[in-house]
Amino acid sequence: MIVVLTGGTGGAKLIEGLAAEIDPAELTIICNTGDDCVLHGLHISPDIDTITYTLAGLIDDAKGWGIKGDTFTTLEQLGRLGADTWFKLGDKDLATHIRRTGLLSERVRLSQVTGHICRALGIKAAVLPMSDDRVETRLRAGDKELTFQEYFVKERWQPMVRKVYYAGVVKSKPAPGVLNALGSASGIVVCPSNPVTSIGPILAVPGIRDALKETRATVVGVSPIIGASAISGPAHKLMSASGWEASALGVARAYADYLDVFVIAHEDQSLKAGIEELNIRAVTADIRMNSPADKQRLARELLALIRK
Ligand code: GDP
Ligand code: FO1
Repeated sequence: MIVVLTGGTGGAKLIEGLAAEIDPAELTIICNTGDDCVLHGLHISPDIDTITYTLAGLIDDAKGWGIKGDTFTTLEQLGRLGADTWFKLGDKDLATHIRRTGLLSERVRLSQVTGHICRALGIKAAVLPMSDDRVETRLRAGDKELTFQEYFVKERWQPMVRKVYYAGVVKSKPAPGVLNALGSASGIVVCPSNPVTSIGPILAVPGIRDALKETRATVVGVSPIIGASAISGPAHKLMSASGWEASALGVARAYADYLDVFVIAHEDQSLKAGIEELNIRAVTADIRMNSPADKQRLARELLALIRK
């Protein structure tokens, strides 16, 4: 069993490659839920949905989120009725949030709801939320306190962030299956996801980081940063705001207590020695995934590193 830690859009690219390289039934995917939000009374789990839509072949590849070919008629009408429409919820996507919210209101746990949606969409991989408890990533910018989606979508990640924290995480528990998966994995992949707002919340759930430190499986990570910038999104800004250097070396330092191998860009060859001083094996590769072939090639390289 290969266990994967992931956020949404960056992680989904690698997961598409992994699911093409091995039987998806051999994958257990632990998803960040710190980005979850409630809008129009609906519980939205963007990272879980990005991963499930990817595995079901439904993802809108151009955007990296939502369902391809979706329409926005309901959202337009909600706008006419005075609702906020900055978060673009498509008509088919809304069905997922309606179903999830309905089941949650019947006291079905998020992990069970996710399993239910995955089975309905024909997904063979196990997709697990990091926790069934509510954990909310919040960002302090100036005198404002923003939820992740307010920062990322509404404010287009422009505010200068001073601090990032995960509200509710201290009292949260790993979702059923998470610790067992980490303990019995044959290999663990830390996706090139945002270290602060995607991997950070997962690691902060009590027990998960220790399970990664204790596992006998090889833990392989991929950098989301090349040079001093994320390939997309605000990871470099949030690394700096959290006191880490914005580079692959900074990411390696943030993961140093549990990571065995770190895959970085060829362009970052000069960081190899610094990463190896942390007792992490550093490997350079072409870590940009622009096509299905790129995704599969990188997945193949990671699986080879795990098997070595
Ligand atoms: P989010 O939840 O939508 O933010 O998705 P993730 O956290 O899973 O992914 C965001 C991260 O993916 C960003 O920091 C990007 O730099 C990284 N990323 C996006 N595309 C690629 C890629 O092709 N290769 C690598 N190595 N990282 C990528
Ligand atoms: N990202 C955007 O940049 N704009 C949106 O309007 C938007 C809507 C949206 C709806 C459903 C969903 O599952 C994801 C959506 N995303 C949108 C992506 C989402 O903000 C990000 O994937 C993450 O939460 C970052 O981790």
